[in-house]
Amino acid sequence: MFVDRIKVFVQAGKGGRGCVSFRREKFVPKGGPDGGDGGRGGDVILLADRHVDNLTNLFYEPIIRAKNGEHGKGKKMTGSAGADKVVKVPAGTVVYAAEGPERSTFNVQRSTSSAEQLAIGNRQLAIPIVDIIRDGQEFVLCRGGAGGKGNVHFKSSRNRAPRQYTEGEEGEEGYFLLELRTIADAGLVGYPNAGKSTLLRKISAARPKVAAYPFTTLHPIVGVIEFPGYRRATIADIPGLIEGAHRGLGLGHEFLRHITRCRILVFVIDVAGSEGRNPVEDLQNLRREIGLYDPALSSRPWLVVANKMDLPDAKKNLEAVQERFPRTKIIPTSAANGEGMDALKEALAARTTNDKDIVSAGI
Ligand SMILES: Nc1nc2c(ncn2[C@@H]2O[C@H](COP(=O)(O)OP(=O)(O)OP(=O)(O)O)[C@@H](O)[C@H]2O)c(=O)[nH]1
Ligand SMILES: [Mg+2]
Repeated sequence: MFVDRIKVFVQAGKGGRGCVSFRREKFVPKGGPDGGDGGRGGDVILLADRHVDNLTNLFYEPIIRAKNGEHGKGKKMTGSAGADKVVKVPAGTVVYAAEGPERSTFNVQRSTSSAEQLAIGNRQLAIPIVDIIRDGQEFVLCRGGAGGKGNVHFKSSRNRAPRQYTEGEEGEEGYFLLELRTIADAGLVGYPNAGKSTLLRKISAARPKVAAYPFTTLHPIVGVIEFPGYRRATIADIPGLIEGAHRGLGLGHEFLRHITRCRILVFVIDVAGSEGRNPVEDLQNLRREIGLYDPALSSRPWLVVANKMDLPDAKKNLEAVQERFPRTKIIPTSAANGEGMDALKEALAARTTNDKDIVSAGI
């Protein structure tokens, strides 16, 4: 199973209650108040971990709670703080405050975003809160409540034996939508069966499934390409697109968000025009689909891989594609027999620099 978008309920720990207690010792018949404070509730913290590449663990744990603080104790002892709950998420996770069955106490003001809102499902709104992009980055999603005060705080000249105390505060809680937008340098975009996964297998150590039927790839897979001089780039293979993906056809746009952070888009076309395809139209349609999904993607640097050069008609079609897109870099390849793999690697090496500025989710 691969989960890359999930709604969860998060609740930080409640603070412990303050204690009502009096000093009781031999020879001190009426000792003063000594009830300690409650401990603070634990926070729920998101931590980006590079060993995690999806949100599947949250599917099994959609309710995330941190521990409550301990109640205060006698002898002015403060209760111990509730343990924080640390949730590992992949780098690239975007977090939204979502609507839930009950009102959330989570303070949306903490959101760093402009008031941009995202419609999820029917009528539901989600407000972006944070984009967790770097390995090791931490974000306190819900803060634990403060501990209550013990009766030692309520002593006064008038009341030497106070019985007052305060309850601990509730921890923040709320519903959140977590959505993964894969972080990779380059993203492969193409129709089903164009050979995207075959290419990724050829140029990286990744092993996505390859088969002669459409929608073989069902979720994004990231491969690492090594260049001379210890340089490397990551490349994301996503499920194939089809015309009308923006209307939800095929696997729809569901997976296009995984290339929204890629600095370069690699359009893979079946230049042999197998199964009656027209490579020029394919490329035009793919360009249109990504623009309909997100206009910002239209201006992203891009190049074209004209795959399946080993098949008949490929040469003729390649010329037609280049004629239609005269200024575009087109690399003829055959993922089947390895032709053009070095040229593709070189083009990627030249276009993926070492500075690892990540395209943010616009939050
Ligand atoms: N002749 C030839 N066949 C190829 C080439 N590249 C891939 N294929 C074949 O095309 C079919 C589809 O390849 P995949 O790599 O699974 O295609 P994909 O683009 O990842 O497809 P989806 O995951 O369904 O989107 C397989 O049968 C491959 O063996 C090529 O260069 N030449
Ligand atoms: Mg594939």
